[in-house]
Amino acid sequence: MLSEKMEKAFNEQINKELFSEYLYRSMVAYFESLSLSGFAKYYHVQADEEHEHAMKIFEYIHTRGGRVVLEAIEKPKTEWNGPLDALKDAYNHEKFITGSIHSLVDLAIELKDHASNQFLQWYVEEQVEEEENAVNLIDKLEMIGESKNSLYLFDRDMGKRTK
Ligand code: OFO
Repeated sequence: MLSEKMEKAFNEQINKELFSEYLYRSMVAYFESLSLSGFAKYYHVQADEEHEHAMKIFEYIHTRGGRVVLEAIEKPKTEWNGPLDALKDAYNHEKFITGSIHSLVDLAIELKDHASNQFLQWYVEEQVEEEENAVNLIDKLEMIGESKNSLYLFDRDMGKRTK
């Protein structure tokens, strides 16, 4: 059985993961408005992944005899100052999520909830990957600079993401 404290913290994390989905869907709409359909595809896949992150916790709470309580999802940003600005926002958001996952691990350790600690290790690893991916995209886009040709090719590569 989940403790009340752990249950509340997991419910908050569901909300954060659903906000991540929402933020990335908002980026999809933004990139579509710039005709960067490859970027849009990339963030659609990312948003789907965030949905899975939320649902994994949703199921875990039930497995541990807890109760899922959904709260309102905050409105995401809708405009950015260009693709690089959006990518930097994505990276900052992932750093925020990493901090949140680490706080959950700290709480699980404090409460001696070994099962939750174990469950959360998947998210700890996932966040390493999420941050690495976000930084790589920023590095590449900074390398491209003002080159329209390179941006076109980069967009085409971004569109190849399937998972
Ligand atoms: Fe769920 O990892 Fe991104 O936010």
